[in-house]
Amino acid sequence: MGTVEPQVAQSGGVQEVTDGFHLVIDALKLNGIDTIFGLPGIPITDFTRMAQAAGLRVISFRHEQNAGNAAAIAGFMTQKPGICLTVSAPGFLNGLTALANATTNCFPMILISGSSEREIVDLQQGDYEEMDQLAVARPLAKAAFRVLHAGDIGVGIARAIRAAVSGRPGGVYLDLPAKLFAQTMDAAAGKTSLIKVVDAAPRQIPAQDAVKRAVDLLKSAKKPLIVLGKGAAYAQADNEIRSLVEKTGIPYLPMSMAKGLLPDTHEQCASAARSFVLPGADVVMLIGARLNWLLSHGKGKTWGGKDHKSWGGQKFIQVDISPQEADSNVRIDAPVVGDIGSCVSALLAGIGASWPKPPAEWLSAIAERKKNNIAKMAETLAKNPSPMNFHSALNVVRDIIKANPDAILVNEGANALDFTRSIVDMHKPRKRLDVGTWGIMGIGMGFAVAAAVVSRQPVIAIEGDSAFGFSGMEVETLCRYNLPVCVVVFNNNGVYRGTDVNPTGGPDVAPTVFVKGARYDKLIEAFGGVGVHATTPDELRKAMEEAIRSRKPTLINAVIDEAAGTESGRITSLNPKSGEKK
Ligand code: ADP
Ligand code: TPW
Repeated sequence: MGTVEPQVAQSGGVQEVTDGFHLVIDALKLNGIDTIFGLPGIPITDFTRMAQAAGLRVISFRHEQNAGNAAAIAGFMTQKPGICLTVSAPGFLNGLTALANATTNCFPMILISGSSEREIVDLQQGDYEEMDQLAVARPLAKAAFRVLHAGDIGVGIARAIRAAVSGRPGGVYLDLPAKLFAQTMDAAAGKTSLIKVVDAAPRQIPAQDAVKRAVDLLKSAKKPLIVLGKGAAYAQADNEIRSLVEKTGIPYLPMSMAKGLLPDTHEQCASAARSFVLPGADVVMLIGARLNWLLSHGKGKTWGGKDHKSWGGQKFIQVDISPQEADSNVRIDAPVVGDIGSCVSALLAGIGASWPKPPAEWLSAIAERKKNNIAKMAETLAKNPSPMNFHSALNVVRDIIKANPDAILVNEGANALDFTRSIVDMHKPRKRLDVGTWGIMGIGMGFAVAAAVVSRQPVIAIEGDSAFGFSGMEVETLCRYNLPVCVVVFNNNGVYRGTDVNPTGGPDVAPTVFVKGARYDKLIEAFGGVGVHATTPDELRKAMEEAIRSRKPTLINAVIDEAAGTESGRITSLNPKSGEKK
C-alpha cells in the first residue's frame, strides 16, 4: 500500500495517510494491471513517476493516440483492460480516437485522463486545458466515469475494469480531476476502500434451446461455412474452436484478425476460395464476427444476391456475446448468445461424437478453387520484377513469418494491408493485428510497441508509407525501450500509389503524392536504431532476418513500384463517384 509522509493527527498521534496518486496506483496493481501506456504532463506527471516507482511499467509515447492504440491492443491480446493515461483537454482528445476505435473493435481499454478544476470547468471560466471531458467521452465509450473523492477511487477503478471487459468488451473513460490526486485520506481506510474485482468477465452460458436450434440448422446444411472473427480470437478458446471446426469438417473463413486462430494452411481454411464460399454457402455460422461492411452486411452480390441489396438466401447462426447483434443486417435464424468459450463448448456437446462431414461435392468444389487460386498466386509470387512490387516483397514477409510463427504481424495501409492479409499466412492465434473494423490508419507503431511489450516476441510491422506517417514518430519510442520491432515501410511514394499528377500543371504535387524516393530508414537512425534501404527481395529478406536475429529496433525502407497499388486497395468501390458530366 503506497502511503505519503505521515501527518500529525488531531489526537496528537501519528496518522498514516495516503493520497489520490497512491490509491489509483494501488487499485490498478491490486487488479493485476502491470503496464500503463501514456504521455506525462499536468496533472499526471507525478503520477507517472510514482507508478514507475511502485513497479508498474510506464511506457511513454510521443502522441497520446499511439499510447491509446497500444492500450487497446494490449487489451485485445491479454483480456485485461489496457490502460492509457493522458493529460487534460488536448491530451485527452488525442487519446479519444483510440478509445473510440477500441469501442468499435470490442477491445477492452481504459482511458484515464487528468482533468481541470471542476468548479471552473463547469462555470466555463477558462481553466488551464479546460474541457468537460466526461461529456465528450460518453458517446464514444462503452462507459464513462468520474471520481471526485479519494475514497471512491477503488469503486471507480473497479467499475471501469468491469465495464471494459465484461460482456462485449470496449473502451471506458475514467476522468480523474487534478484535485483528486492530491486529496489525502487515512491510509488504512484507503486500503479498505480498494476493490479487487472478482470475476471481471463472467462466463455467459448460452441457453440450451438456442444451442439446439443452431445444431439443428447446421445439421440441415448442404453447404455449411464457419466464419471466425476477431471476437473468436479475443476469446482465447482456441482449442474448443479448433475442435468444433475439425469435428464438423466444415470449411471456415477467418476474418483478418482471426487469421492463425487455426493455421491459415489448414485444409479446411477456405480463404483462397472466399469469393466461391460466400455466395455458395447455405448455412453460415458466425463466431465472433459481425455482419458489417467487412462481410458486405450479409447480403448483395458477395453473398450471391441479385443486386447489392438482395439477400443471398443463406441462413445464419451467430455466436456472439451481444444479444443485440443478431438481425443487425439480415435475419439471424439461430442466435447463440454467450461467451465464445461457453458457446463453442455447448455446440461441441450438441454435435456429439458422430457428426457427418459436409457433402463431398461442396468440399471438393472448394478444394478445387483453392488449388487453382493458390497455384495462380504462387506464379505471381515467384516473379521478381524491378522495382519490387507488393507481391515480390510480401513473398519475403510470408517466408519470414512462416519461419518465425511466434512473431506478431502488425499491418496497415491500403494495398499494403490487403495484399499482406491475403498473401502472408498466419500460423498461430492473435498474431495478426491490424486496422480492424474502421480500417483506421495510425495504429501501426502503437500496436507494435504494445505487441512487443506484452508478448516479448519479435514484431514485424508492415506499413504503407502513408499509414506509417500517422504514428512514425514513435520509432523513437521503439529505440528508447529497445523493442524487437522490425518496421517495413512499403514505400510507393504516396497514398495508394505515387503516380498521380496535378491536373493544373501547378507547382503542388497531387494530393496523394509524397516526396519521391523518401528515405524512411534515416528516421530511425536518428535515434540509434537500424535503418536499411531495400530495393530487392534479397535485400529485404536479409534485413528482416537480421532484425529478427538481433532483436534491434529496425526500419526497412522497402522501395515498391509507385505504380503498383490501386486506389483504396480492395475497397475502391466504396469511393463515391462524381455525378458531374464530363
Ligand atoms: P471481425 O471484424 O473479425 O469480423 P467483429 O469485430 O466484427 O469481428 O466482431 C467481433 C464480435 O465478437 C462482436 O460482435 C463482439 O460482440 C463479439 N465478441 C467479442 N468478444 C467475445 C467473447 N468473449 N465472446 C463472445 N463474443 C465476443
Ligand atoms: C485515420 C484513409 C485509407 S488507406 C490510407 C489512407 C490515408 C493510406 C494508403 O496509403 P499507404 O498504403 O499507407 O501508403 P498503400 O500500400 O496503399 O500505398 N485517415 C484515417 N484512416 C483512414 N483509413 C484514412 C485516413 C486511408
